[in-house]
Amino acid sequence: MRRIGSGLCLLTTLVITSPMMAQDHVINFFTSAFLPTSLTIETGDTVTWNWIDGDHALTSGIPGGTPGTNNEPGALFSAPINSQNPSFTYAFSEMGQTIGFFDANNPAQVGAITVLDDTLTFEVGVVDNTYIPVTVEIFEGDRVRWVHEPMEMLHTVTSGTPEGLPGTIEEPGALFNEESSDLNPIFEYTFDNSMELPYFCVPHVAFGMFGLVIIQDRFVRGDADRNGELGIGDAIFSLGYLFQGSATPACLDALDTSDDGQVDIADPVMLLSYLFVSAPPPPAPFPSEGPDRTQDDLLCLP
Ligand SMILES: [Cu+2]
Repeated sequence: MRRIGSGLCLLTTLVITSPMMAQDHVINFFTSAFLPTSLTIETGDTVTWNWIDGDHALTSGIPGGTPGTNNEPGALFSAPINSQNPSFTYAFSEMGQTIGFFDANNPAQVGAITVLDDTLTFEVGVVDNTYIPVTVEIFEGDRVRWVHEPMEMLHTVTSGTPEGLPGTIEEPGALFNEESSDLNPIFEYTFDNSMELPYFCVPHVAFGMFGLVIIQDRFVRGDADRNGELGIGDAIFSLGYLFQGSATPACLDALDTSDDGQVDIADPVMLLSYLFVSAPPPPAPFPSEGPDRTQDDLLCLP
């Protein structure tokens, strides 16, 4: 009986805690070649180089690559791949770049990993004493590009609020204070941290020329409690919000397992079906963290 009991316990543990590992890709080292030589992956994915035969010196970059760049040999990683050290794994966070690698023991053998960029640029028009649209909802890593309409009067794009407290993100100009004019018609800014950032035009405060950028957290769909693991706890968390009066979660988007733009009973049911009866996985962002590009009213705030 004890054996059966502990066996069941182990099984339960394995099933309800399915860690959301980013995808791992494998490259095999043969005697004088590795395969595949090139891969395209998502940010946060890992690549594992495996030893099959020979003695290799896996090195990032390209032979003779420029010092101080990712092309410099060994700038990101270097590791022996041989019978004593049969594998090496690296997690790629270099979004939107192609990272070379080669075998320093056989430098004619070169390869490359292309890391996809899933960020976007959003445009805001500066026209008629207004920012259009007034509110933009973006995700961490995205850019906003303010475009000055020709012949418009001079405006500014100034982060914060006119009376924002010094030392806070609302202090006028804490992040940026740019002229928007015919001489300086385009201002672009990359937002790396999730927050709600108000901004305004210094000359036109009295006209109510205000804007708002909502920078959302990148998230994993289904990870309702946002603990980094997908499990039965996420379904319980969703049911608590739906039926037990728990506080509204900041990242409602993560609860929308089906990505239909609303949180309802179907979402925890779909998550449980995926976890326990091999139903299809939730739509992106999944299984790695990412932005949700579906148009809906749900936000993922920190
Ligand atoms: Cu203005």
